[in-house]
Amino acid sequence: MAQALIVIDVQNDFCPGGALAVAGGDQIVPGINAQMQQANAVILTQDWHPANHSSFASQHAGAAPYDLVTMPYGPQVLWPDHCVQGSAGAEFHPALDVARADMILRKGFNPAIDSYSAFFENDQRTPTGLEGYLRIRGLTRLDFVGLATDFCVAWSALDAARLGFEVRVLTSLCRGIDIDGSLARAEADLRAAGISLV
Ligand code: VGL
Ligand code: ZN
Repeated sequence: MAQALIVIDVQNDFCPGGALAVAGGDQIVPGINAQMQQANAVILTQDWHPANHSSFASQHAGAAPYDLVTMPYGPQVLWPDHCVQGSAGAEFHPALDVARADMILRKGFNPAIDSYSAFFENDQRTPTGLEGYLRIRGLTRLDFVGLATDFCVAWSALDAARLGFEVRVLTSLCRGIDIDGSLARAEADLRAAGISLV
């Protein structure tokens, strides 16, 4: 049974100095590069939004970043503009070993729906195609690392467990945003789903 390392959104905008900076986001890069050497397969995800993406507070009159709104598909946090397609902020951190990746999966390109998970958009129905890629390659054991623990990493790991993959989250190679207790809540959700936090 082959194993894959799935590296979530290690992009400039999620690192210090970026538009949606996660504290210490850049510190995990050397450890992730080392972990890639142990993996049978490496997949990178890249948050990749059009400039008018509906998850941006700038697209909602009177809204501020980190407000919670209700979208047709459910609750949605509004974010500062980040990871705009083709921008420097959307590029991977310059020290990330991108050359080691077998595949790069972009997500969040549909202007009407955010996509935290690497498997489904936030309607929790529209697939990204990653499940098929992993299954057809026989990659059944998945280790998740990257940014941010409480959003894209957690949602990806929870979906993977739900889909029947054997899932671990390598917490020392993740960093969280932590708004209103979201980090503790995400860790509780991961544990409740039977996911090992390593
Ligand atoms: C993410 C918020 C918005 C993430 C992406 O990668 O965790 N968070 N877009
Ligand atoms: Zn995003």
